[in-house]
Amino acid sequence: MVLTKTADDISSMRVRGAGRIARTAAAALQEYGASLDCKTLAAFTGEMEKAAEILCGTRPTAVSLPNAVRYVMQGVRRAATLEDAQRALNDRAAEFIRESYAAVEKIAEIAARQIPDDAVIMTHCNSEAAIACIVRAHQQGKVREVYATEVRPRNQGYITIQMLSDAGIPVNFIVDSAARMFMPKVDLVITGTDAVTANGAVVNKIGTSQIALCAHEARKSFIVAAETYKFAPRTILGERIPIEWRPAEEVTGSERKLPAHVTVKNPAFDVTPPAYVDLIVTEIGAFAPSYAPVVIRDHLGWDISEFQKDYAYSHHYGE
Ligand code: RI2
Repeated sequence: MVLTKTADDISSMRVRGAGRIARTAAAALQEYGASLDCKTLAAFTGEMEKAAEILCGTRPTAVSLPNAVRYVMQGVRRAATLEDAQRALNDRAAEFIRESYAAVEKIAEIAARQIPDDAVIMTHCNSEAAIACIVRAHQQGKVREVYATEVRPRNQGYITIQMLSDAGIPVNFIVDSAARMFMPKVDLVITGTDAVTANGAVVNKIGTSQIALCAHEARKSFIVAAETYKFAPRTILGERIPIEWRPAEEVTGSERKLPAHVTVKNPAFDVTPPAYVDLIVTEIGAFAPSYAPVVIRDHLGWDISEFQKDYAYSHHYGE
């Protein structure tokens, strides 16, 4: 079953990264729709709505996931016939995937202009969008070296150093807690994001907000690479982005050596306030965090009446 396998791959993080989970969900909807043998539009729509809900429930923080699902499902929801729905599902899923890759390319092109010659860059976690920016600047001969963090507890930093090394970029691999020590050596920080809220706050891998704080203190630019489908429409209604809390074993390992009464807190993401974000680079341009509501309204095209119908950010983990 493509759908349950994909849902499991995303929740277990075999498929991870905000952009990749969005594309994977779009492809799963497309494949699931093609596998259905429904005789009526209502039956097809009903099955697809159930599939959409399962996928949206896999990981709660990255809004790329519900945004991708909504984009694909709009074709089904607006269709007048079964054939229309099937065609629209197929076309919109393919379009989302294609546009998602194109967005990363455009972001890299725009962000590279922000990167000075002989640049020393810090990044945190593993972001396709952020790495694309660094690689593009490197191709332009502008990157001296990168500081990449380890990213406890899931160690996504190893993926980042592999990708940067494969691109021929010199990398310094540091533990997360060394970020402040090395901040004076860097020119700018670039990260990806899982969600940008209506007030321009950036929700990204745990530790991002500390690095942004250090960058602010050291007067270094903090740049976020974000496809527009990382912007969170429902935050305009005052909804908060749920922060995913993951199992204690990710932190302790399976052989827990802690006293029995000790609890382990393992939030996967944190929130960087807009005051610590210098620039958000999207495929439609680079702008200040205060521009976020314009992206949601004018570019994502969310109409207030739609909010009532679509999926709420309904999962709450931890505290
Ligand atoms: P791209 C990741 O989440 C990281 O937080 C990363 O910064 C973000 O997705 C954006 O990734 P996780 O799935 O879409 O590792 O830029 O928890 O690749």
